[in-house]
Amino acid sequence: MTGNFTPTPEDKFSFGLWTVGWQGRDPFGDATRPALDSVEAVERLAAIGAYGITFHDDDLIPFDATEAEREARVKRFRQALDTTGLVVPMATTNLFTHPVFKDGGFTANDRDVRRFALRKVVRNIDLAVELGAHTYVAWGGREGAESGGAKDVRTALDRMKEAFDLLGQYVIEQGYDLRFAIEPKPNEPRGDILLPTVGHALAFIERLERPELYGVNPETGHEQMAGLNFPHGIAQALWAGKLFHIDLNGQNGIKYDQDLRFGAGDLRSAFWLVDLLETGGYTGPRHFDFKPPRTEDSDGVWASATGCMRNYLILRERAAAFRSDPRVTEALRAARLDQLAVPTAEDGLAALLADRSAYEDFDADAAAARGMAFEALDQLAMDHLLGVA
Ligand code: 3MF
Ligand code: MG
Ligand code: MG
Repeated sequence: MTGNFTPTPEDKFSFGLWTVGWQGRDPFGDATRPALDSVEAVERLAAIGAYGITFHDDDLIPFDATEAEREARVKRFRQALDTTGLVVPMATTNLFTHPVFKDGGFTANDRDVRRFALRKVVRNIDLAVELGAHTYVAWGGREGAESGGAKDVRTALDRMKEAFDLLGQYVIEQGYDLRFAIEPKPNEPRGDILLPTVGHALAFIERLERPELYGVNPETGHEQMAGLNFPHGIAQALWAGKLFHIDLNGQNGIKYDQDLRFGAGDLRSAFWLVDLLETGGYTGPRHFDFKPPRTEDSDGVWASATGCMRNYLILRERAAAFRSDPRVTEALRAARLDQLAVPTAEDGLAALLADRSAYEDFDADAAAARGMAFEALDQLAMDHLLGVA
């Protein structure tokens, strides 16, 4: 163990303005913390070693701001970025807070609301590009329903496709170097949300006019709320070339959206996730979308943000140690991961059909008797994770 878990901008850690700025308002209680100024957020994030900050339009500029107010706020924010060197790798639109979006943005039954939503996104895309972002996240938290008759899901998906196709057209026509990352979530705030998981989003993207412009922004807790294996979802997104961005946080199983700091919640899953991100070719930001619990004051907020990065770095070191341990190399061989990497019938279909050893002479009972040696492998992972390897 090096013990050096101090983040630097090279680690590419980014935070949403809405995360460290969360005031702790929840369905049962009022805010427990004062509002955080965007300039202070930039300065403090830079001071703790982050490299990026992301925002919803409404995080930076109040929904009903005048033109002059808007300009002034953007100017201050940009100055803080210039002074600190913090970058804006991603931006997104708030299509969920204002009551006008109570039935959604892109898939609201009301057509005028859908047109307003698209214009709101377009406006913030311009700002995102101006501030240097290359990724635009779309989380459709209000796209969904509480009851069966309220939403014709197939028609709503037509509207969803229409919205993304139009936004893609806009980006192309403007000549922007910007790609979209769709963020799935199964529920909350809607009873059921459209595009609930990474798998649904990946399938949806293939139906769009320019699929290459769209990828996913999976969030740890969102997949885990659906009882899914987050590293498996991330692996499939990587396999499809669609991991454009990621929201890291912590969640304890199937319950309300906890948004704990990264590493809290399912720690074993976090270990395998970091192992995958660090070895699977993902080069994007390690973006934290968490909520410092409402029990915390300002010091607690920054302790929580620092904890996200520290836990990532600890897990990165533990995962690297696991991968470089000769006992692990041996255990992986014993578990026959090397065999998984060999194509099943590289000799072709005809050779497979002619191969008597593959079927007629195959000893299924003998193959069934072979142990897979997964437990010894997993214990080595556990020893590394717990720091006793
Ligand atoms: C909700 C989320 C959202 C999205 C954000 C980015 C408020 O559970 O995760 O955060 O990440 O809207 O598009
Ligand atoms: Mg979330
Ligand atoms: Mg998120």
